[in-house]
Amino acid sequence: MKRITACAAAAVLWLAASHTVWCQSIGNAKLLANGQVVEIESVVVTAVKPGFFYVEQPDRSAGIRVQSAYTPSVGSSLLVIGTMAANVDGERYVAASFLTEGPGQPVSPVAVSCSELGGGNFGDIETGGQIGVDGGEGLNNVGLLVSISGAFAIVDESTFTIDDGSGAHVWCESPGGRLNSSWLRVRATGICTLEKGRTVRAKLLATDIEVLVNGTYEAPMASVPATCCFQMGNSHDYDDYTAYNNGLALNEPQHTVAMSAYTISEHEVTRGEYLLFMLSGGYANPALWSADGWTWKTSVNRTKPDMWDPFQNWGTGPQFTQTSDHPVIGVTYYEAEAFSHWAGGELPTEAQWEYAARGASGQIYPWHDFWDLYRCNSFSDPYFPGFVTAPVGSFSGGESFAGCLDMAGNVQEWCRDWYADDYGPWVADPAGPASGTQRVLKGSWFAATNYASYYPFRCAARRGAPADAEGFATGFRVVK
Ligand SMILES: [Ca+2]
Ligand SMILES: [Ca+2]
Repeated sequence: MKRITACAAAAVLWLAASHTVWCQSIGNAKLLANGQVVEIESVVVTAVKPGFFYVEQPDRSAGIRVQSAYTPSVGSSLLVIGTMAANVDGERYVAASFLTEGPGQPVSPVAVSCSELGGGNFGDIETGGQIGVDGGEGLNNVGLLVSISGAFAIVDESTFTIDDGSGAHVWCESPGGRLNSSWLRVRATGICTLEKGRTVRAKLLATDIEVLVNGTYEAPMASVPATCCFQMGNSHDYDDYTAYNNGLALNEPQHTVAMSAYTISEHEVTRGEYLLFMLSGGYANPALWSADGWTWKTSVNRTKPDMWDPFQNWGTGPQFTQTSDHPVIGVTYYEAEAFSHWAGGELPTEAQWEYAARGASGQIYPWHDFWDLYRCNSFSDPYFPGFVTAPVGSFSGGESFAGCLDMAGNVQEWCRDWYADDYGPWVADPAGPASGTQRVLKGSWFAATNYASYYPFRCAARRGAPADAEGFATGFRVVK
């Protein structure tokens, strides 16, 4: 019985006197047979559960479960006397018969990889299927307080897996539940235990879960108050024939509509926010898409926006880099619509977009009635020259009364309405015609030039585009 001699060699005198094996370490205790009485000194309590707790060697080389009705304090130092045993999963533990508790110190978890912990491919517990925490040995991982982080996948209300990219995901149990399917990456801290299924595998009994990346839309939302009398559309306040022919006539007449209150994204949806939608399975969840949108997505096998690559020159140069703070571009109406549903909202109606941009009195630009080169990303501003988008909110002087940024310029933005050349008869919360062939785009874009009257930058300016249109200057924001 070679396994027993590890402790016995150090405790031969104690054996003769008391039949209790004094063990220098938890690791040695684990090598004893079931039924053997052991005494382990100066171990530290790392986690406490009803009816049992876990202890570790102070040097973090091994840990073990202790069955006891007594509830020690986490961090305290213990002397444990009890009988070695194993549970149905093969996890060794001490059935305690005597404990003394002394002062201890806080215990920090050991950071390990999933493969180090023995995730995914656990095999023979007798020979140490676990690969081994640094400083520990084989089975001694069991009982250690460890921390792993990686991609989160929910299994049921109290079970999840973590995949850190090492090729071995670790099964985890959260006894308290409170798991959320929107989590994308987490750091779980807990005790390495065993679970016997087809084979015995490592399992983390989580005592703490830190959400590293939450796949939800958490962008700041501007509150827009209700009003009886939003002045929507352009008054005939210009005398530029070119501008008129280029579309201003489509923004008349200015007319009064009542608006209910709502919230709207303070900034255009960013690439970083859109990435969360993608990582959350946005392109694989038909519930988020309209029927037309899902049909389109499937027919073109769409998995990401056009021009998603961060390195772009739009075919015209110079090259620039889109960061996670740049607005997402290259999205069709269908993709914007699916994102808005994932975010728990909708695309804004044209009226909601325009009211948030200019306020009830209907001023021409978000900031006031006069064009200002320094307040938005156009082709002519001095800060972002050339054909480039700017990180959202780069023009702090350009915010609207509601606090919305980039309502003029940067990227034009999809609205929910079908497009029509006239405004229709609606006088309260207008949402456009019931059908059409194009959706509304608002807000101009980074490469619009300073031609006649800056008409594209006017809050009332509007155009239509097919729902499957995409471009390097087309983004959106969300209302709730
Ligand atoms: Ca610019
Ligand atoms: Ca914009």
